[in-house]
Amino acid sequence: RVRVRGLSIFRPIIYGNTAVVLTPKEREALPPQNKDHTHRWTVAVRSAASAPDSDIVGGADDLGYFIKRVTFKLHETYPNSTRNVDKLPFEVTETGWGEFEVQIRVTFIPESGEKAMTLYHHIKLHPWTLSGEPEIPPLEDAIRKGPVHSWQYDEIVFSDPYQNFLNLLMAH
Ligand code: SLL
Repeated sequence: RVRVRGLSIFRPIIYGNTAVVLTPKEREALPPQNKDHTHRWTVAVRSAASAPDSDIVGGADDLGYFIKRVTFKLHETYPNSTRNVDKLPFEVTETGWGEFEVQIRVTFIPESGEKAMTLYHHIKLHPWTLSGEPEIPPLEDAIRKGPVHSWQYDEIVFSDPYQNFLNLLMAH
């Protein structure tokens, strides 16, 4: 196995979450132990590059050919709080009542010889405010404002990649 010295190649990603307020109907349908849940959210890792014919922001390009697993470590109030996702889409959808920080561990395919990478994301449920101060609006206001989005851009950089891995990356 040969490393290509002096070369770096990167893949752009976005990671983060969207959240919506549950309707009264949806809240009724929750299991008894989750009756205090107010939101549904999805946390995800996606490509920041779009496929040629796509106007989708994020996710149109696939990350599955070089990422083996994404582990989302949720707040310990969640059952089985460590969630392993081994295929696309790399995301977890849950309901809940509170914001918290999720640890996101990205593991690459073994052939890459790359170490896992850890990202952190604050699950955002409540609308953005001018002051940046957290402010929990009445549920009706939150519903009217629509989904909350919180996404970050990053680049996964591979330095001195193995020749075979470099070939794989460039073939996609
Ligand atoms: C807080 N630091 O105290 C935060 C913790 C925990 C969020 C938020 C549901 C868990 C369950 C849930 O929303 N946990 O399923 O019981 O505000």
